[in-house]
Amino acid sequence: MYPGKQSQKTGRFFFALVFGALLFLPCSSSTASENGPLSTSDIASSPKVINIVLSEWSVVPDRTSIQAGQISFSVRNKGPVDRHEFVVFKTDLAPDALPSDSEGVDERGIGLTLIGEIEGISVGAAPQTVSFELTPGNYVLLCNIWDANEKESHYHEGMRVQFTVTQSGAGIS
Ligand SMILES: [Cu+2]
Repeated sequence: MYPGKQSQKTGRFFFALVFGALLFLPCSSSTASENGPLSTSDIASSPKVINIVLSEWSVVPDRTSIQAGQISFSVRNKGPVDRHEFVVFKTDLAPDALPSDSEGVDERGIGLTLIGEIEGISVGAAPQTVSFELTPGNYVLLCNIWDANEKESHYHEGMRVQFTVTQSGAGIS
């Protein structure tokens, strides 16, 4: 009885050893690649920041094109007086030719895709940041505030600018 039990135990031990090794091998190789150096997809997905300065009457980005991907806009308002907002549209229309009336751009107008916005940025406030996953194409960045007291559309006063998102890997970054 004793020798029989012993060989059964030994058999189980070897089975556990082989089975454990099979489990461990694929496991350890996937862990190695996860902890390995950054792949190109990791680098492409790291956020890129565009700094935007709003003022009466302009929207000024520190660059006018960037590769597609996760893009952050860091926006501040230099005034000197008015509150502004920051709106991103994807559109093939020219910045000064968006669907609009005297009060500003029709944000649901034909040819416009609203990507997102930051509303009500005060003069001199800390920069506010918003991030979007942007695909290649033409964009317009603008302020769409309508000042009813002064009968002033910030868009019509000139707060709009062209922005381009290029294919990732297209050379310009
Ligand atoms: Cu404005």
